[in-house]
Order: sequence, then C-alpha cells, then structure tokens
Amino acid sequence: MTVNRTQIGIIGAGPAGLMLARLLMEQGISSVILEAKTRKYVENRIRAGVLESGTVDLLNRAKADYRLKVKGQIHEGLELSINGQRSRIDLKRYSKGKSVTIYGQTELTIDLINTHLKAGGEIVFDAQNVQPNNFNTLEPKLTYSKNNIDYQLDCDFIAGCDGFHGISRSKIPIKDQNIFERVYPYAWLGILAESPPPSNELIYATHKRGFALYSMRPPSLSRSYLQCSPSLDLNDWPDNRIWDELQIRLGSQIDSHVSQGKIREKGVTPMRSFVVEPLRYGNLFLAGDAAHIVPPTGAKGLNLAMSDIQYLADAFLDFYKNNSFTGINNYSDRALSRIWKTERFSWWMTSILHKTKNESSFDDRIRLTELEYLLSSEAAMRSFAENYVGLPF
Ligand code: RFL
Ligand code: PHB
Repeated sequence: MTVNRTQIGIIGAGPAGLMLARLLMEQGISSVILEAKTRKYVENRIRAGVLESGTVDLLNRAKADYRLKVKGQIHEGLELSINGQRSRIDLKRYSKGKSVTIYGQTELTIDLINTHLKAGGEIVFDAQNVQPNNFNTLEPKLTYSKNNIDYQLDCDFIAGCDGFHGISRSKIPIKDQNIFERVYPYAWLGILAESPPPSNELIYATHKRGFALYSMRPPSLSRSYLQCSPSLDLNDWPDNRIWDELQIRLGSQIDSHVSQGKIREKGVTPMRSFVVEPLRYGNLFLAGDAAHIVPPTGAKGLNLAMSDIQYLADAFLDFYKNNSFTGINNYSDRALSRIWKTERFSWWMTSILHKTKNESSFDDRIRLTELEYLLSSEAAMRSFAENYVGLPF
C-alpha cells in the first residue's frame, strides 16, 4: 500500500470538487481529488448551462475564467411561453442590474481541470473503489486503487463532492441523516442539436401537452428539453417527433425560426428535490449534488454546488489561517440556509410550469393564474428575477 498525505482529500472531480481544489490552492492549502471516471468522461458530460453571477465571480477567484470572459454569453432576460403566448421577463431591470451567463458546464469543467493541473494540482482520474475511512476521528483516510495498486491518502478533512450517487453520503449512518425528498412524476427529455436556437434568450414554455425549454450552447448549438414520462423509451422518440413536439409546445410564433439540425445527444433526466441534513459528519463534509438535488427548471444545481464550495473553502481557510473551528462548525447551517431557499424556488418554478397527468381543472387554473400574476405584477417579477439570477452567496 502506497501512503500519501494532503490537507483536504476531495472525492469527485465535478464542478464542486474542482472548484474547492482551486480555491484551496489559491490560499496555499493542499488537496488531492480522487475521481472514479476518466478525464475524457468527466470533460464530456453535458449538463448545466446557466451561471449565476456568484458562480462567475468564483471562477474569477479560481483563476479559471479566461475562456468564460470571451465565450460566456450574458443574458439580461428570458421568455415565458404560456400556451403559445410569449412574454419577456427583464431580469436586469427587476434584479437591480444583474444577469446570468450562458456557458456550458462542460466548458467550465474543462477550464477548472486545465487551470488546476497547470498550477500543479493533483487529480487522480480513474480511481477505483474510493473509500472514506476514519472520518469520525482526527485522522481521516481515503483508500483507493489505480492500475491494480492500492493507495492510502491521509488527510485532515474529507470533502464529499461525489454527486448524488457517490460514496460519501452512503457512509454516513442512516440514523444520522435527515432526508427531505420529493420525486416528481415527470422527467425531461433533453437534446443537444447542431442548430442555432430560435431565440436570443431562453424560452420556458408551459403547454397543454407539457413543459418545454429552449436553451443554447453558443455559438451554434441548441439545447432543448421536453417534459416526458420518467419511463420514456428513447426508441419511441425519433428526431422528427422531438422537433414536432418542441414546435407545438413552444408555440406557432417560433415555427418559422426553428432549424432542425442534427441531434448530437438525447437523454432523459428524472426530476427530484432532495436535501440531507446536516452536511457534516465528523470530519466528512458534503457539498453539491452529494448533499442536495434540485429539479433543473430553475437552472440551480451547479450554482448551488458553487455556493456550498465557497462556504466550505472559507471554512477551511478559517481553520488553517486563524486556527479557528468557527467556519467549520457553521458550514452546514450556513450552506443549508441558502440551499433551502433555492430548493423552494426550484420546486415552485417546476410546479407552475409542468402539467401533471391527473391535474384537476382547479389545479390547472391556479397554475396558469400564478403565471399570469407573475407577468402582471412588478413585485412578483422582482421576486422571480432575484431568485433566477441567484441569491447572494
Ligand atoms: P457532479 O457533477 O455529479 O460530480 C460528481 C463527481 O464525482 C464523481 N464520483 C466519484 N468519484 C470517486 N468515487 C466515487 N465513488 C464517485 N462517485 C461519483 C463523479 O464521476 C463526478 O465526476 O456533482 P457536483 O460537482 O456536485 O456538481 C453538481 C452539478 O453537476 C449539477 O448540480 C448540475 O449539472 C445540475 N444541472 C444544472 N445546474 C445549473 O446550475 N444550471 C443548469 O442549467 C443545470 N441544468 C443540470 C442541468 C443537471 C442535468 N442533469 C443531467 C442532471 C441540466 C441537466 C439535464
Ligand atoms: C441548459 O441550458 O441546459 C438549461 C438551461 C436552463 C435550465 C436548465 C438547463 O433551467
């Protein structure tokens, strides 16, 4: 067994683990990231696309925003389409000048990996059977193997940044996990297509046939989603059917603009709200999707992972620079306060835009009235914009 040592052992090279490693390194704190997948796999995962300004600021702190500054597309508004009628929400106007940046999670991940490796950071890709051990003591250890060699990584703290299906959360005794969960009775069928999007801004649509979303990966790709059944069989959805359905749900007003390019990727994403409390168990700290999931409607998952990481990096900094446990002791409560507000917004936005199969006529009318109120009230628009651009970190 080869034994190494670092200050923070990080499980997972998703946005959370990578950002934590970057922020720590900038402050002279050492870490090693253990990632189960290959670098190629991690860099090709297609996911989020909307960055809050807090996330953009953090990328700047991480010295990983050199491409974002050039390629990120600033959006000052978005559109809501209700049964084909489109209305714009001016995010900038209603959020005191803020906006969101469209930049793929794939690109952000590549930038963080490149920056970290160039700066001399250590990421072990393809690490097998990563196990957090002894995290209830002052001597936590991570064990793993690579190329049939066994390794042990001794550290002061372990950061579980290994996503919803990772190992970290499962190592906390069930009796110590308070779980809050809602599984939605629908999913999203997502596509990435070689076609320019039909609008300069995102379009969130609710329609009798269900929710749809037009998003983009500038300069030339569109990213679109359709509400579907969680058990949808992709074989039943040839490209033509997807384009037809998008056109129906997004409304006749965009028909002439839809360009039906080659679909590069198709996938089904289940919808879930999930929080585990607390985020700390001994010297194991959970962050990002390992600790919580939001349905993607509000575009919050990645951004929420980033605010956790800012709080966690600050907590470790407080410990190493000031010899103080205050940040570490407060991490869970501090992060959960923002997590729950974001859970609420994601749940609300999901609920008002998706039609459920057995929705009563009353529920349907309330949903539409909620949207009508949003579009007709300055107070409601301010509340929406404040949440969509992101609550402060
Ligand atoms: P990740 O990205 O899942 O990374 C976890 C990493 O841990 C590794 N791992 C392990 N490594 C070692 N040992 C183990 N036992 C391991 N188990 C797992 C995994 O391989 C992986 O590399 O979690 P992280 O870092 O917390 O980041 C969270 C975000 O990825 C996620 O919240 C977002 O993608 C959610 N999301 C969106 N968020 C937004 O902010 N804006 C959006 O527009 C947005 N759109 C989306 C989304 C997620 C989607 N899907 C597919 C879930 C759209 C979709 C369709
Ligand atoms: C995306 O571009 O993938 C995207 C945009 C907005 C969302 C979810 C996903 O709410």
